[in-house]
Amino acid sequence: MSTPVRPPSAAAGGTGVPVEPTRSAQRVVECLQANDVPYVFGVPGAKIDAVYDALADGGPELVVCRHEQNAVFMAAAVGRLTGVPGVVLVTSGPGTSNLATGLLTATTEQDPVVALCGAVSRPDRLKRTHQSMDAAALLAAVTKSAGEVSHPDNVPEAVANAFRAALTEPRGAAAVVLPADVAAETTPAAIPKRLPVPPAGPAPDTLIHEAAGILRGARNPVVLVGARGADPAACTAIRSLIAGGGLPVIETFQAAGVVSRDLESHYLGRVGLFRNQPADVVAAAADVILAIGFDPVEYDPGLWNTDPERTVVHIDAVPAEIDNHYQPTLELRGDIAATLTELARHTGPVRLSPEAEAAVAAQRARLTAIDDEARARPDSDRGLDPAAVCLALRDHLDDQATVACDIGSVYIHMARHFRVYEPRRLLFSNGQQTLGVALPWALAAALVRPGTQIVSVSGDGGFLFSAQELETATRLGLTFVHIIFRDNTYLDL
Ligand SMILES: Cc1ncc(C[n+]2csc(CCOP(=O)(O)OP(=O)(O)O)c2C)c(N)n1
Ligand SMILES: [Mg+2]
Repeated sequence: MSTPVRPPSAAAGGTGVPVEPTRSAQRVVECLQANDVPYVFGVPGAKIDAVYDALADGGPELVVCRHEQNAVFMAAAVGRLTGVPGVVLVTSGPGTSNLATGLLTATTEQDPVVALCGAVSRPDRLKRTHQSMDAAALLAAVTKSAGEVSHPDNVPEAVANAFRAALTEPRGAAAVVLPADVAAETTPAAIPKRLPVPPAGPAPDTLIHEAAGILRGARNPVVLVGARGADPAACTAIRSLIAGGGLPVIETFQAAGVVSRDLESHYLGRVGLFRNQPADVVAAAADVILAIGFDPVEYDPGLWNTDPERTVVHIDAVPAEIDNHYQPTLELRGDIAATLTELARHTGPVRLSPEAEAAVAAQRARLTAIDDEARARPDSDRGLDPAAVCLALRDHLDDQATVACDIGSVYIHMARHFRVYEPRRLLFSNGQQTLGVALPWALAAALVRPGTQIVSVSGDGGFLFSAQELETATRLGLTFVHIIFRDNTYLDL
């Protein structure tokens, strides 16, 4: 990742010791520096000018965008790709309300984001004056935490808590509303130290032993990995768990890439949206499903977990979301990587029964055959076969490439056919299914992954949702390729 962060000022020591009074807007920028924020995305406006002014003097690099919605999409992508919350800085009223879709998407899909929003001065708070609104109330519905700061001394702690909220599992967006007069006033409050969210340990030992027993006794167990299983440490632990054994793995769209190239024989494809994939056949036949970091927002359990007899072991950092079709037999709550490491130690390599092995092999062959068929017939009477285009694109990219995929029919084709071997390389909006994310996500990827191949793909409709950011990309001198699947209509399946 490039590090354009300029050196912090003397006041930004992060020691918590009171310092020379400074504008609280300056403290905001120092908080961003203390949290290693490389970029701030936004659109300026009068009520947030004090923070823009402070940024002009130092701190993260400011990326002025063509629309607040795209700014927050970019911030969310930085959060997803780097693990450091992406930051968006906007003005009051419409500047803030334009964030709603992006913050909702980030919170649903667990991308860490901190939104800093200007507001009218405190005396105008309840007046019908330009750009006045109850911003915290609006933002509460689309963030994990949202609050309006009413005194400059609270600014540093409010920003510090927003970072912690964004990074605590399940991750998401947090918003701080800064009235213009609060941002302009001085405060002696120093910025709090950077205090990382404390790590969790593995799930309780007894439950890990129980899970190991279930896995050892299973005839055809299957691993289902969801979004939270795609974190780097969790991903490494999943790979160790499956290596040397026969466990088949199915990925949700946001877990794309959890199975590495050297373990590809474990890969059974992806599940989501329609229950018609080889991975769905494998899941339906399983006697035990090991659900790792699975969030039902990605694939409704009512669609895939219809067998009430099936044993489900839920391994996650957060408690399972109970559903009529998702009531785990065993719930292992703790740090996913730590839990899996212990589980692997107690279980050893997991083997399938010979019948299960043959059934899984048949679905693996089907997966390959589907791709081969698309490759063999790239042209149809309706034009190019989109699956063949996805496969051809794959042939042109290396394993370090980042591909941001928009919603629309392209998302279905990419999820089914585009293999990746590292997580967070193939990016989907698989929670809110928000149209228009691809191009802003690619722009953000080009910023934080310089020197790598970056591609975004969208339909013609999705492209025109955020195409104005091509100007931002050009202004910043960024290079990426955007591919448009053009059918002159919204979603023609
Ligand atoms: C913000 C938002 N608005 C509307 C939708 C509903 N929607 C999903 S796909 C789609 C059409 C996408 O059209 P296009 O980008 O041209 O892709 P195509 O399916 O035609 O290839 C729409 C409107 C959505 N998911 N998100
Ligand atoms: Mg279209």
